Amino acid sequence: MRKTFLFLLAIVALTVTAQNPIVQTWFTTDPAPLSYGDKVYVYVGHDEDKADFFWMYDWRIYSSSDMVNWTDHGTQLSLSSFSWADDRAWAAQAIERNGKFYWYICAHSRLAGGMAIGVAVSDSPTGPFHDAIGKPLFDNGSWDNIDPTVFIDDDGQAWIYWGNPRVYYAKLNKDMVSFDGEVKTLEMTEQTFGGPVINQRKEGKQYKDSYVEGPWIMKRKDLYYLLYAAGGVPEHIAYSTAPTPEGPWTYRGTIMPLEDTKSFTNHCGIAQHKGHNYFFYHTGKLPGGGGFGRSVAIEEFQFNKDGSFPIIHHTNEGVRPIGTLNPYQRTEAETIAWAAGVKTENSRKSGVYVSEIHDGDYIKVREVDFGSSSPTAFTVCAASALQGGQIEVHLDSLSGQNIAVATVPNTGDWEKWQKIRTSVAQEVTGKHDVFFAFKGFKGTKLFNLDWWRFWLD
Ligand code: FUB
Repeated sequence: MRKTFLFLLAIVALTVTAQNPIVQTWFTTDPAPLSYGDKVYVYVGHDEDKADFFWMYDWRIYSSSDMVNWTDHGTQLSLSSFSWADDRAWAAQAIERNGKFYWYICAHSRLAGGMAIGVAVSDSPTGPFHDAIGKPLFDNGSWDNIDPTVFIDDDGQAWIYWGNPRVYYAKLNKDMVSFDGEVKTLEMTEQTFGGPVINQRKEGKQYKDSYVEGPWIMKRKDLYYLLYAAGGVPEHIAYSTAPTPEGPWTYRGTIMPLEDTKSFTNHCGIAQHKGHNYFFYHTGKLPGGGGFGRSVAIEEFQFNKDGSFPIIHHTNEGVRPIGTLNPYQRTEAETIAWAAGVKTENSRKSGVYVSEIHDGDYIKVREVDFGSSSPTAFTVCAASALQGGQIEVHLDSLSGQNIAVATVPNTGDWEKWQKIRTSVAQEVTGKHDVFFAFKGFKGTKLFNLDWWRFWLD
């Protein structure tokens, strides 16, 4: 009894301060962040609930302007977007060029039978994306073709790298959807990547490290960095640097050592945004997760003075906010700092909304800045095909000051949306975390939630 109580206490303590993993509604993997305009977008893979392998079907997109409240843009690409792909929607990365967004993916090819690299394109960072060329970008029947990473150099030349257990690379033409020249391979030695490729290692010999997969290419102050999952299973994150995109590469050591994250893979991406450096990676720490149920997490870091990476450890706390949320404009319900119990859905009719809301579930948003005048009213847009329920609005904790209660009725359908306006009973000013606590008939789905906002008059 005492043990159960302590366990519950630990869960509550964790969720009060936790910001990692950044998404709690779905398992998310292989993060590829993109700093674009005012926001960071993160393009992720998606582990299926209760999977026993990387049975992955689609990719998802999240964005944030404050690094703590993440908006779910849903599934914007899946195996069915590529006529040639039939399995394993594995790691991917998106990049912008001339106002178009190119999302490089890998998937199993029904054409050549191995893994292949593909590319989708969109006019917006959040889609819709479609297969840019109607065929793989690179497909030679090899299983090595996974985990593409791309960047555009200062001279305008775009480069793509990928591979397990070797790194392949090529120049991309300006159209971003074809190669300029041959596919080449990076040389793997103790000097370049800590050790030779797996089938060339001498039995019994200790090497400094070994490249496995998940490369991430970036450039900073004229130095090229290749970060990667290393060491075998379980994986840590290591890196090499070079004075040119093609080398010569020098192994530089570990960035994220092995940690008790419950995931035997790791996969990283870097965002440099508004003067901050963010290290994205994945763990298996979401309840019910593990090696095949992974979740994206973020840590902030600073480069060492000599340009090297510091050692970065996993934390539950994650990163600090770099902005605030304005409660006097419509905020999508799927903009979430932390959620318990709920899922999101994206439908053709309604776009993305919060679903699977049951009694006891909640959503937290952080850094909500009410300013110096108190709101008088609160509106939610919700839908229910059953009896509906209540949304209690609490400040700073689930049991904090209750400033409003909205009652959602049966609206006739799960996507028949109704605006419900209610008064704000208490004075609220300044910055707060806001908790939406869902109450109602136990056991059944209560309602779906599309958006919310506060009113000053
Ligand atoms: O998510 C599937 C595979 O697991 C990725 O392609 C690898 O990088 C590893 O994270």
